[in-house]
Amino acid sequence: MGRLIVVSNRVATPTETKGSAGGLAVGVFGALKDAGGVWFGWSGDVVSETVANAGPALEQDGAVTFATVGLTRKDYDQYYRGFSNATLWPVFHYRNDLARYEREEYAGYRRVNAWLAHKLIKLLEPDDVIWIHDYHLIPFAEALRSEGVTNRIGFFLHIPFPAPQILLNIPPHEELVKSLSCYDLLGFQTATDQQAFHDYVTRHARGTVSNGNQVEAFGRKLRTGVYRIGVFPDEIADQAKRYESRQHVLDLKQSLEGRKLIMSVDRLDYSKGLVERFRSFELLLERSPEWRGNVTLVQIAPPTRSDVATYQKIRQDLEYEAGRINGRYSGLDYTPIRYLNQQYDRWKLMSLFRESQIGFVTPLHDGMNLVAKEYVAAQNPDDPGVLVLSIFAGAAAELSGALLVNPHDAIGMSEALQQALQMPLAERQRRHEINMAALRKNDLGVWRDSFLRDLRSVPLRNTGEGGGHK
Ligand code: GDG
Repeated sequence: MGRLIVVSNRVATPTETKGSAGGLAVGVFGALKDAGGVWFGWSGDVVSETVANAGPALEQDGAVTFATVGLTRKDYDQYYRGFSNATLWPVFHYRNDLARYEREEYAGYRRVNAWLAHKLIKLLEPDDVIWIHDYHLIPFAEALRSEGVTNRIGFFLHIPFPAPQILLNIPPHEELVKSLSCYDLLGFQTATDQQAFHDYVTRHARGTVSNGNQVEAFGRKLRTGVYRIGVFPDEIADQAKRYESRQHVLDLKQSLEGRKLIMSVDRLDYSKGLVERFRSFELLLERSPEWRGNVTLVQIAPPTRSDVATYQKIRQDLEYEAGRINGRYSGLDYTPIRYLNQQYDRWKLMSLFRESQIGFVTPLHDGMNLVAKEYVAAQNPDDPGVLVLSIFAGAAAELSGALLVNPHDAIGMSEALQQALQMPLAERQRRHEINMAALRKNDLGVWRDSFLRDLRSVPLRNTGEGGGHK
C-alpha cells in the first residue's frame, strides 16, 4: 500500500492530532499513521517572501511528516481572505449577496495553489495516494498534473456544492469545475451536493454521468461519491461523562438555579443561522411566557476570519440581537442569552452538551455540521437532551431522531423548542437511540476508510500505467 499524502489549507500540529483539538484532525491523522505519509499545507503564519520560499518546514512524528509553509501577506489576502473566504465560501453557502469577485484575487488563488503544489512535488513518491481537502484547494490537482504527477488524487469538499444556477455567480465557474475534473475521485458530504455537481457537468459542461457516479467532462474521466463525515461517538460519550463532575459544569449548574438549558456552539459565521436562532428563542419567550426566567440559551461562538468584512458585520448583528433580547427579557437574577465569543476546550464543550436539555443547531446551509453529531454523542442515554436541527445541515439526512426545523421559520423553530422542552423521557430516549445508532454506523473511521478505499481503487487515469511523477 502506498503512502498517504494529505493536503489541507491548515495543518494540525502533531500535538493537536493527539489531544482534544478536533475530531477531524484525529481522524485524518489515524489514516496517516497507518499508511505513513505527509500532511502538507499552510502553517497559519503570514511571513516574508524569503521565509515562504524557504519552506516547507518539516516535523516528523513516527511515520508521519508534517510539512508546512507560510504565506506572504499578498498571498494570504488574495488566496485565503479573498477568493476562498469572500467568494467561494459565501457562494457555496448560497450567500451570493455577501460575495464579491475580484479577478486579482482569483489569480492569486490559482497562483498560490500552483505554488503549493510545486512545493509538495519534492516530497512525493511514485505510489503515494494524494488526498486534498476543501474549497481552498480546488485547482491543486490541476497544478500537480501540469507538472507531470500521475498519482491517484482525491478531493473531499467539506462544504455544500451549490446548485448550478448559484455556481454561475462566480465568473470563472467553468474553470473551477474543469479543475475539479482533474481529480480521480470527488467526495461530497451529501447526495444533494453530488447531484448538484452532476447537474453542472451535464447542463453546463457538455459532460456525461453514467452509473450514478462516473463522470466524463473536459476530456477527463473521474468518479464521485458521497462520504458523510462523522465523529467517534463512543469516545465523545466517555469524555463528556468523565468531565461532567468538573468545576466548570458544577459552576454552570449552580448559576442556572434549576433552569432548563439550551446549548449552541458554532464558529461565528453567517452560514450558521445565529441571528435567526436568537430571534426564534426570543419568540419562545414572547409566545410562551411560562418560559421567561426558566430557560437559558448558552451560545458559544468563537470568532473566525475576523479580518473579512462580512464576519465583522455578523458579529455586530449578533451583539445587537443578544443585547436587545436580553434587555427585553432579563431580570435582576436572569439573563436569557449568554453569548460567549470564546474558544472552549473540546471536552469541556462536550460536558456542557451533556448537561443541557436541547442542542440547538440551525445553520442556513452547512456541509455536514459536526456539532449536531457531537451533541448527540455527548448525551446521557438515561436522560438525553433533544437535538433541534436545521434541514439545511448535511447531518439532517442521517439524524432522523432530531426535531427538524426550517431556520427561516422563526415560529416553527420556537415551537420545536417548546416541544423539546416538554418532551417525555421515553420519547427522548427513543430519539437518542435512533441518532446514536446512525452515528455508530457511520463514524469518522468509516468516512475516512471508505473515501481512501475508493480512491485507492479508481482506475489509474491518463497513462493507464502505474502511478508516478516526473
Ligand atoms: C466545516 C463545514 C463540516 C466549535 N467551537 C469550538 C470548537 N468547535 C468545533 C466543534 C466542531 C467543529 O469545531 C466545527 O465543525 P462544524 O462541522 O460544526 O462546522 P465548520 O467549522 O463550519 O466545518 C461543516 C465540517 O467542515 C467537517 O467536514 O461538517 O459543514 O462547514 O467539531 O466542536 N471546538 C473547541 N472549542 C470551541 O470553542 N475545542
